[in-house]
Amino acid sequence: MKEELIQKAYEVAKERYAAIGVDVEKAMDALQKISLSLHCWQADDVAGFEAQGALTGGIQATGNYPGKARNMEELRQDVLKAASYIPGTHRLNLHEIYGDFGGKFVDRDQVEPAHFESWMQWATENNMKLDFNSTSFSHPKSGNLSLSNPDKGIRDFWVEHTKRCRAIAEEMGRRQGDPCIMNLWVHDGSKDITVNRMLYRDLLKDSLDRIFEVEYKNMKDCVESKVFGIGLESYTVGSNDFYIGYGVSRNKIVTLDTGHFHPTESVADKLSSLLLFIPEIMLHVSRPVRWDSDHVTIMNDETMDLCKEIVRCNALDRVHIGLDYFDASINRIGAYVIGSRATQKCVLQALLEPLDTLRKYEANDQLFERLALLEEGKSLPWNAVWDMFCLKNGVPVGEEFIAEIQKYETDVTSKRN
Ligand code: RNT
Ligand code: ZN
Repeated sequence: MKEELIQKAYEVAKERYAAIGVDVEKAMDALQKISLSLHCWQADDVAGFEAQGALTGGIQATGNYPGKARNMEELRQDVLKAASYIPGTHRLNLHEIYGDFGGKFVDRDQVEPAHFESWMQWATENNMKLDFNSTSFSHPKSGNLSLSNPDKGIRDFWVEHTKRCRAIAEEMGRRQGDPCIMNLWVHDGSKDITVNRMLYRDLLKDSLDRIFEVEYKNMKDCVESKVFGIGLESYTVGSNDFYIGYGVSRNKIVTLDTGHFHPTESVADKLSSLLLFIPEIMLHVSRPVRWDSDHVTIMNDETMDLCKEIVRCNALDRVHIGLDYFDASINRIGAYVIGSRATQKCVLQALLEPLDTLRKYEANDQLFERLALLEEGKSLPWNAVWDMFCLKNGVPVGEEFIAEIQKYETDVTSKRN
């Protein structure tokens, strides 16, 4: 797109926003500081590099679009390609099964920081900070219960795994001079009615307490709940109530995955409650379609509401925005770019809200005025600010990235089989 055109539209937008008391430059500066945590697993349908087994643990990547990353080199190349179309500086969120195991099988209770040495180097070279996840799924010992398994041997195996993952996250955080956020999600649950709800939750609580015994300075723990997994529909050990209780009592970050709640439940509404009782929030921004389907995030009402709440709670420094979806039915690099840019567009619109005026109206009980400005705000020229943000960051403006991703597909991903 022509630079002058973008510039012109931006100048008009700037004036338009200034008229309602909004400083577009301030909004762009704030957006620049927000690093999304890009999930490494969109590139290869959550396969990882540990073994070639099936994806288990109640999650599923559907579709068989050609060209997925088959090894670490391809995954790194794809992530960098995707990042080159996303304005700003972003983080990479790794799962334990994406370690550099040097062609050997390294079991989950044997993993060490050394297996992520090449990742840490790569991340430094590419100015990307790392986040981390323990991996309870896709393993012979995953079963239906991991950290909450009544079999002490299995429980201990997963406790050991998760402790080691925390040590890895600590090393990542130390090296990058910025805390590595480690997410803990386990699939534990039951397909059919259980008469032991309390038992498994008690065991999970105990396992978590063991895992968190060591205090670290360079990593932060977060715990993620879920409604249900496929094949585990009747009961989820780590439910929302469980982890809110755990997070509040242990001062841990709670992860809110937008696909992990009942379809009409507002995740946005949860922020202001949780932030009063826990230190920080981690988000897994996704798009559930009828279930936790992990469709690519788009600029819809749910994502918009969520981002507006972060800004309205003045919590940009306490809410970490990560992405979590895995669509195997479309170009995977495209999936990263669409979801990341959609999230950023929502954050930008949140930052461009005439909040002072809206709050003044509300305080004065001017409810017609509040609603009217909220409605008008939706069609203010935020997109001209977004285009300028892309231009300033040297990434394609508007739909220009489509052709570039098509080219990468022709030159690179379509040649993988
Ligand atoms: C699963 C959780 C979890 C995973 C990743 C791969 O329902 O959302 O965050 O998607 O750990
Ligand atoms: Zn998630």
